[in-house]
Amino acid sequence: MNTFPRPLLSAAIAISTVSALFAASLLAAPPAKPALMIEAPWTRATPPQAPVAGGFLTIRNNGRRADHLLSATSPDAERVEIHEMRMDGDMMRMRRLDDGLAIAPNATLELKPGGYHLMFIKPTHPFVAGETVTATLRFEHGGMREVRFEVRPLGSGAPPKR
Ligand SMILES: [Cu+2]
Repeated sequence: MNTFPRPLLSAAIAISTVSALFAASLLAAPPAKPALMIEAPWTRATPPQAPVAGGFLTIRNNGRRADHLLSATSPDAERVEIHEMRMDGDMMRMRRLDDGLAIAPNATLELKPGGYHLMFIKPTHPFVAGETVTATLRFEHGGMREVRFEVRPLGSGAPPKR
C-alpha cells in the first residue's frame, strides 16, 4: 500500500513546477534595457604636466527610482573626483561633491563645462585629441559602467548634439 500522503505529494509537485517555471522565465527573459544611459562622454586635450582635466557626459535615468553617481576611477589619472562649478560672488569656484550626484527618475543630468563635471586629477599622460580616455563610473543602483571619453582639441566646447 502506498503510504505517501497525497496532499504532501501534490504540494511537492506544485512547488517543483513553480520553480521550474521560475527558472525558465529567468532563462527566457531578454536582457533588461539599462536604466541608465550614458551619452557623449568627452574631455579636452591637455598640455604636458596639466594637473587636471575635466570630463563631461550626459546621464539619462530611464528608471523609476533615483540613482546616484557615487564615484569614478580612471587608469588615465591618479584619481577622479565629481565637481561642481558655481559662482561665489564674482568668482567662479570649483567644489568637490563628496556625496556624488543624484539623477532623478526619468530625468537627464548633464555634466558640462561651467557646471557639474568629472575632474581627472593628475592625468598619468597628456590627453591627446582624437584619442580616448577611460573611466569607470560607480552608481548606487546602476553598478559599474566603463565609459570612454572622446578627447577633443584644446579649447573645444561640447560636441554637437546627435
Ligand atoms: Cu573640477
